[in-house]
Amino acid sequence: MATRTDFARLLDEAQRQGKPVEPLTSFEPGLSVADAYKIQDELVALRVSRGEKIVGYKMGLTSKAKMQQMGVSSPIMAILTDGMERPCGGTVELAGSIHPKGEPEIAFRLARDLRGKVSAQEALSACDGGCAAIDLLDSRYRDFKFTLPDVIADNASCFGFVLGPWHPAPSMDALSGLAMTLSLNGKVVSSGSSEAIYGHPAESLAALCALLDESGRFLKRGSVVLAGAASPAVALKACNRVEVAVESLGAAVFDVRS
Ligand code: 0L1
Ligand code: MG
Repeated sequence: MATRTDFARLLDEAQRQGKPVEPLTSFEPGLSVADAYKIQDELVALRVSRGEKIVGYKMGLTSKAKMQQMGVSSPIMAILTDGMERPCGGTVELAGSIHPKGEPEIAFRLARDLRGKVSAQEALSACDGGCAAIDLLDSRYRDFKFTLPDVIADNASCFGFVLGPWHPAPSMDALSGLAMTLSLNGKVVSSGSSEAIYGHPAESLAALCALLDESGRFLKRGSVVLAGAASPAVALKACNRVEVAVESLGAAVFDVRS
């Protein structure tokens, strides 16, 4: 029987080789969400053992559409490392990926440690910056097909992220109803409103604090949090330039080297 460590290694190799694998639940149908988060931790620990540093977290399955698709009513979390960050305005190599996708998101930066269960307002008050962000996804599972424990174990399909220039942290009101778009080669292909991110991006941040608290963790000063997507992920096939624009928060952009 495969152990959590075996599963973490399988996903790590799939990512490093750019070769898809079968969902973990096809080997272990009873895999629980709790076990999946432990596999996620082991998967990220492999990156850390190669020199990467944990720089923050992201929330996934934040929009109603995605929750319905997965049959869940709350979002999931994943861990971001410095090795996943790609520079805004730079070039991203997609050739080694399996089936890359992009999502338009909003990111926050923590000005101080944030512990325990907090309200959205309290979570936002702990931030000193907000920006437009691109969440780069690449599921390690064949045909992007997985169950909830599978995708949690796979660190919520994290492949990379791009942050636009930081702006002073907006207020709760200023973050409501912001128009968000993702464009490929200058054409808008995914759009939504910031309230589609779990009702409000700061609600998503507060939900992350609660999830971290369950495992005795907290958000450290300087952490970056991708609050989640407002609209569907888009396959990054045959495109040269990817841009996410968020009303009042500017844009994040990269060119593709395929
Ligand atoms: O960031 C996300 O919402 C990703 C969650 C995992 C599901 C997917 O890969 O689409
Ligand atoms: Mg996302």
